[in-house]
Amino acid sequence: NTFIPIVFLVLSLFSVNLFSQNPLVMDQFTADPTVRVFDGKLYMYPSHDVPCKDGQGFIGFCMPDYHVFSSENLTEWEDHGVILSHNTVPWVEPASFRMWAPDCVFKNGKYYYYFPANSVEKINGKGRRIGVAVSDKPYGPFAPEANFIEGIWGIDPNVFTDKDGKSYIYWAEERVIYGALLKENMVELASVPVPMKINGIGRRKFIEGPFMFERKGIYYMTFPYIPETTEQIVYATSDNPLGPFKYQNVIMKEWENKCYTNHQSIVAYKNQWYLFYHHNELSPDFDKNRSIKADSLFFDKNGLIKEIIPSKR
Ligand code: FUB
Repeated sequence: NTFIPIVFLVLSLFSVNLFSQNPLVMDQFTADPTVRVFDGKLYMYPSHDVPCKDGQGFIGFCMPDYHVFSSENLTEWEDHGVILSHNTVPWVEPASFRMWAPDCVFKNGKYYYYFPANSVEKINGKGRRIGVAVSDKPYGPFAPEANFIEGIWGIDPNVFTDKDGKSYIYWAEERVIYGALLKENMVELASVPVPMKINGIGRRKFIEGPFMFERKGIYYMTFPYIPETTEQIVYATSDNPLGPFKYQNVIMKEWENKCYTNHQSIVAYKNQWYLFYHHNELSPDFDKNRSIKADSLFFDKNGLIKEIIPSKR
């Protein structure tokens, strides 16, 4: 009879959270989670799905703004409210509902929030750009830069700062992940964007959502990838942040119930690694209204990521 309480006690000593509430946010739809640890606290930067009204949005996605959430236990998340909206960023097409997957990083005393959106300016019909907003605090207020980052066309920005202090930005466009060095000011490119070479990945229908992290000298490029029907989360590794990468394996398989997208970030918090991702559990009949979840993530002794079976509600 004492076995189960003792197991729980041991797990809690090692900060293993078996009881995070999934989905993490229940009062609104959230997707594309980038989670960061700032000052010992988790900050979650998701995109925000809302049900579309007639004529709004793009292929069923209506994503007008961004909230930020924080937590110290993965279970209770404080909503700090709207930090940016498609109607308040100077270069963004108003009412475009295309505020897709964001990221936020800390550097030189400031928080830099990266977000994709449709720009007012179109060149040959193309307008997918990436902008930056800056704050003194992880929860804002964020002040958007007057223009998007020159040199980038695409979605799903992700920024990674290496141990030598160099920061890289990654994004996706037309089934390719690109990467480039950022200038010290974090709002301009310092190098020409290059496609990330991923050896051994095979046939792909789609690829997007890069998220890079480093552990014990291995650079992990994680991304959603569609071999057949819906996105699965996979990863490739390298000894260099700009590759070339070697395809490794699946972290989370395709959804069986045809939620077309998934989107990930991976973070260590209190001695445990976590995968943050999304599913449409709160909207089972419509996969453009998604919800963020989290599960523990483990490495094997060679640094390879073990596949995660998503926890149920
Ligand atoms: O949320 C809109 C798009 O769906 C994201 O930008 C992609 O990564 C996919 O999750």
